Amino acid sequence: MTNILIKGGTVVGPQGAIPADVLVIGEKISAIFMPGDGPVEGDFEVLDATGKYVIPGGVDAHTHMELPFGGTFASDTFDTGTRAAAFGGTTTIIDFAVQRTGEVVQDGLAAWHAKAAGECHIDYAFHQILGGVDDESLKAMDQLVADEGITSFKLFMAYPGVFYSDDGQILRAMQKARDNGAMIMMHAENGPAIDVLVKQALERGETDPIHHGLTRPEALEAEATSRAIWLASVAADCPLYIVHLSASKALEQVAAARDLGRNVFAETCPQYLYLTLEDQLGAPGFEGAKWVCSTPLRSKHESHRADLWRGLRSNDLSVVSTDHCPFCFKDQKELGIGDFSKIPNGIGSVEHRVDLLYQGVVDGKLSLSRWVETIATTPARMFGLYPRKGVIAPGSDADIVLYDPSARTRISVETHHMNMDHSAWEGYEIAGKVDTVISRGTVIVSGDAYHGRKGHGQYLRRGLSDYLV
Ligand code: DUC
Ligand code: ZN
Ligand code: ZN
Repeated sequence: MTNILIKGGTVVGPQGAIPADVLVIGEKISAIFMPGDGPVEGDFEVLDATGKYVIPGGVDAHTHMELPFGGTFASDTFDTGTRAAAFGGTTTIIDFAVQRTGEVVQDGLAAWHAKAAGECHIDYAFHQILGGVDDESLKAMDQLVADEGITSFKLFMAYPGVFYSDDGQILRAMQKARDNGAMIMMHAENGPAIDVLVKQALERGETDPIHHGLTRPEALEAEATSRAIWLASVAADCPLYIVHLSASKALEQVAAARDLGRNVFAETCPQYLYLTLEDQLGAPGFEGAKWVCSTPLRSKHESHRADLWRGLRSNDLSVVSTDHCPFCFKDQKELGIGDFSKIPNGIGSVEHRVDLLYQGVVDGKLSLSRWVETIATTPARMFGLYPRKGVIAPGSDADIVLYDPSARTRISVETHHMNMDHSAWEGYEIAGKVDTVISRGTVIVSGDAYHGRKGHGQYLRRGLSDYLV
């Protein structure tokens, strides 16, 4: 590993955009200088960042590598998925270890460690999915927080019979989280009600992918979001984070809770900021299967996308994650031909989040600082990785992206690195490009060339969220 002086760039963070040079010694950021004030010669390589933004490496707080779902597995391994993430300027992922109903939590976690160990190109951490809340899993929550660096637990109000928890189970897990300081992450959709609508649609012969969206209406996301917020209030304001929020009325629930000063947070994902029920999920024939994900894409005739962008500006939405859950069209999405409910749920975007959100800056929807906050700084702080990750500051890990606002990115299955046979973003053009990616002091991406390696990525034990009151 060589030391690096990044010269001539503009460092962007929550503090604004400031021309500065950055010295990296070993794996850490050592110093930040006024332009030209850094060392002139020494044991370092100079990276010319003239005309580029120097930003902290992206932190994607919601990925599913190799997730078992709908009779198949998400198609990215930790190897392929973290390499693709690196190409897109993401240097940390937080993936979801899975406990399925009936399994011991620690066994699910051990299985996730076994999948990821030695495979990752960038640093990684885990949240824990609880597929069954009972006395044992509640005890396990304490152990994971105390010993394993896992401080967030995902529960599902959807998917009865798979990951679903009922309200009593949710309340118990929330009470435990209130005691040990962990964050409850909630998949907020009313699963039992959705199952009724799905059955009725199939009985009417409505089998196309668009019915995935039509049977998961906004009301059932808003209702579940509201119920989760009320349950968290019963659990003495347990920290609550709503994942993949897609709908205006769900956002209203989060905003109202935040206005009351509650420990309630939410993320959205790029697909909800750009893609729609009609244009993607409603594509002719079975094509729409590419965009089957839950929560679903929302109608372009309603104000969801504009409201989500506004939520990002106002901090009612704190984070943009991908919910990266890729499935190939062939043999995977195709499992649902003739029955939309059998289409594996998920979209792959881990490679494109930094770019897609930068397009929001170009379009005047986000400030530069807010871009960096939502893709890096806030997820690091939300999930106990700050200041090691998410900021350009002395002492932080040297996870750094040089971003070129004068270059362009064209997204295509022909050029992406995710293990998918299609792209949900085919043909999208971004007015900006990831130029160089540094992970713990090592240049792993330079232009289109890859210099990283699997096994470079380390497991990160996380602390508690910075945001709790
Ligand atoms: N949503 C998805 O789209 N995929 C995996 C799980 C989930 O909640
Ligand atoms: Zn979910
Ligand atoms: Zn997810």
